[in-house]
Amino acid sequence: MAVDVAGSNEASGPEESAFVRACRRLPVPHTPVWYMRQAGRSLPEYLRVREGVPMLEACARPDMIVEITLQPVRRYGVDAAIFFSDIVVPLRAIGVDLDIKPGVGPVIADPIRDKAAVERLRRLTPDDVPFTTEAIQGLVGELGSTPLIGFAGAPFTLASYLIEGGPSKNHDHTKAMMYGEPELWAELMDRLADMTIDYLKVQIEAGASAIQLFDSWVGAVGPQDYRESVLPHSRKIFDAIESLGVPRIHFGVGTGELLGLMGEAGADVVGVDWRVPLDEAVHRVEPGKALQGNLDPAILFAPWEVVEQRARDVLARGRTAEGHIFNLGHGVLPSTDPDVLARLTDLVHEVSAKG
Ligand code: 1CP
Repeated sequence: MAVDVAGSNEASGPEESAFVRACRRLPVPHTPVWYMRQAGRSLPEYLRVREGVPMLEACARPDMIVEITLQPVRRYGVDAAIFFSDIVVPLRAIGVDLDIKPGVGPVIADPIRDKAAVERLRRLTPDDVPFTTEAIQGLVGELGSTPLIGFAGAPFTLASYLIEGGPSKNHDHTKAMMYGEPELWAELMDRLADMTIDYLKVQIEAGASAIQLFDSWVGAVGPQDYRESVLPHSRKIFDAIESLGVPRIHFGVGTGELLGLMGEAGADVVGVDWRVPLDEAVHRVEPGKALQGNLDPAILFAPWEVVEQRARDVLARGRTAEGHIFNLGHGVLPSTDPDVLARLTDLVHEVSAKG
């Protein structure tokens, strides 16, 4: 029998959950809340499970994916689970030689900077990621009415890792290709879009209730370059999965000037980092979209009174949106106290239920 780890009503499924309803801009009993990077950060139960297991191996083991994905749902009672994986997993599945180095992040053995390397990027089939299908099917059974969010990296953010060879501050090589070799850039972005469509379809067909496209580093480009060199490729992804009917969330960091365009790319929900208040973001995003965010993750290190006051402020501003999913403005920082996240989750539920 399915164990509903969130303890919510088993008679209704994820489609009736506060999270999916808020994504669809429908009335909700309380503001739904989940946290980017809620799985696999500071939780002691996560560190225990991961002991001695490299990140990419953990991402390919359905038993580990299921357990790590469920951990924050059990501990915090968040309104959605996010699939434990990483944005580089599908790249590795299509043959890119890469690793995730502890304390660093993704590292690519041979950075992709010429046509031959771009042309080696191929489409993804379900047989490339059998562990994804198996883990998601298992999770959907365990989660009961709690929705599962699938995800992928957006083409710009994936391109940045592939071209730079690893994490980058200024994205110099990436921009050199975008500005200097527009045809090669377009070919790379198009291939990444196709692979991402294939990968998101696998997740949705296995049972994911929503998807989030992480364009974490796209705040590095201005609106005109975004419109010309990035948006068409992200739009291709959102368009291709529209008919599958699950809410689509589009998130980036430092994207205050891009929020409208990120909505235009085809998202149902636009993620907002902590730099733009939600009641201002409402004016930057066209009508017909919900918003997600946007407490500064670093606020969680301040005394509880400050956290509470700022969280209440986010909720109040979020009420001006057509739908609001409470989240942090970016991922949970590694040294965050899990008890603060537990308290914050309860606060969001209590305050928003009172209206
Ligand atoms: O959100 C969750 O709880 C699910 C787990 C998850 C997600 C959604 C992980 C696990 N990675 C991601 C996505 C991801 N990966 C993004 C987009 C989200 C974001 O902006 O935070 C990005 C940019 C990455 C790339 C990446 N992978 C980094 C960042 C490096 C940089 O450029 O600064 C890092 C450190 C990783 C490794 C990673 N991914 C996930 C975990 C738990 C870890 C640490 C693994 C370890 O070292 O053991």
